[in-house]
Amino acid sequence: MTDQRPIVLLLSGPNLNLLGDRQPEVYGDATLDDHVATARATAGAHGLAVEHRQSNHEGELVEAIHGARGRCAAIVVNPGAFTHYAWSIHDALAAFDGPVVELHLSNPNAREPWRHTSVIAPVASGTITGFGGAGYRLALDAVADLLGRTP
Ligand code: CA2
Repeated sequence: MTDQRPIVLLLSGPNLNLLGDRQPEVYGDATLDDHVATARATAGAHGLAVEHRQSNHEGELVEAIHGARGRCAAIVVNPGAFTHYAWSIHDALAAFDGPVVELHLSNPNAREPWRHTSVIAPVASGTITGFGGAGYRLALDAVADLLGRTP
């Protein structure tokens, strides 16, 4: 039988595939697979399914967002460094109808000044930053709430 659950597209931007390997003092010890597992477990408790895509290429993330239109109920996106300058991702998300949650492991606002600007925030329903891996649970809880799903 096919999975009938609403789909949440979880998008991971550049270099996030390296999580668990370098800079654990900033991003923690967990791998991206660990975070995806957290997101899937949380989504599952809300009757939601997670489809995950990681890319180091801006255009691939734009295409993934286009592919979510009319198919996915919501998007959770950690755009990595694209957060700070990728207007094409901003525009693609603006053309998506459902809730969009921007997610960061670290708190970019407490880091270098160039990380203080997010071009994604204006098209996000909300942003979760600085809670490390717990952010993946919080983001999926937020999506469930925005979709009106009660636990
Ligand atoms: O805190 C976050 O989640 C960020 O989106 C992570 C991005 C950074 O550019 C944003 O300002 C905040 C960078 C992800 C890079 O991840 C690495 C992991 C291991 C080794 C090197 C990079």
